[in-house]
Amino acid sequence: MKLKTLTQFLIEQQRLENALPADVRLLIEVVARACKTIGHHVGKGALGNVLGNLESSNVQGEVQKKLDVLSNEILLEANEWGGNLAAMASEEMDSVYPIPHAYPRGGYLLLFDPLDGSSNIDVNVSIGTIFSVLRAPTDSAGRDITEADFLQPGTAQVAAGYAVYGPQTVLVLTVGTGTFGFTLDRETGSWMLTHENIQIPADTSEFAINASNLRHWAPPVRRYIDECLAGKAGERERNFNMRWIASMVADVHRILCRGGIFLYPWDAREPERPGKLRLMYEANPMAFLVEQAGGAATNGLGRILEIQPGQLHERVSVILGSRNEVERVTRYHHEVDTQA
Ligand code: P6P
Repeated sequence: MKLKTLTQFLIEQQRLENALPADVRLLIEVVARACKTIGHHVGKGALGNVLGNLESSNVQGEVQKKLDVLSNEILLEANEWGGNLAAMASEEMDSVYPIPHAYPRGGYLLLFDPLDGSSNIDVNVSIGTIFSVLRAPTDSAGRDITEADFLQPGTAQVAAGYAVYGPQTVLVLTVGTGTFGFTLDRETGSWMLTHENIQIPADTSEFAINASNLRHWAPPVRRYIDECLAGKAGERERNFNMRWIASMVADVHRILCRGGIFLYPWDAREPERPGKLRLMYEANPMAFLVEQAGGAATNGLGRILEIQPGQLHERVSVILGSRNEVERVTRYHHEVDTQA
């Protein structure tokens, strides 16, 4: 059967589900096109003179890779002129990026991690772009957009997605009517609908966590992983498998495709930090995609999507994937919480 293109899918979503304002449809098309460009540069690798580090570091205090900065620039340049955005925010930029006065302003906010997993760039492991779309507050018309305008809970997202640059280049997207995957046809340049209405199995025997942090985990996480490692002879009465790609986009994509649970929890290395991953442009878009695919996403105590952000670059503990396993880990946290 002939596959649908991203454009056809979006037009049908706009027509059938009335889920998609024209400005959001345009925004998704433009972001998808920018991801094609980013994927093109990623694919060049050492031939493109884009590998390696810059002298600079980002707001997270992390060394910036050349491709991080290039990807950020590609997304800014692709999206600033369209007239559908009021501002943008990025992991790679300290503060919000207002739409230049040369261009018309629109009613949406775009947030992104332009190249997540960039520590994997130089070793040819899958990396990706993550994005999230919010409405600009109605009272923001006629005034400058501030960071406070972005501080909306994940439930306010109108769209979210990622592009994973791996053996295939795949765009995974939700506009609130399910989670859908589009594989890039590298011959025609079209995104083709290949994963219709993704559903994450409620159960899994595969967990993803950076096990080198074991001694730093809180008891509920340690309990959960110990039970997985105890296998058939233990509490869970079945054996588990482990995967850790250290590229959130790749780990989440595997979980969307075959189930699993991903954990990047709070740990005692930096006790004042709730977690490593960023709420606004990593955890929230991924949580939206996962919930729309029937999975669950919590910070150990509550839905990630219900967290009221306090800062643009704030971090959060992330437990997401197969619903029954996420609920188990969350229950373990609540058991400790109530005993505390
Ligand atoms: P660690 C990549 O740097 C990232 O932000 C996520 O994509 C990934 O899940 C995590 O950090 C990996 O962290 O501590 O295992 O290197």
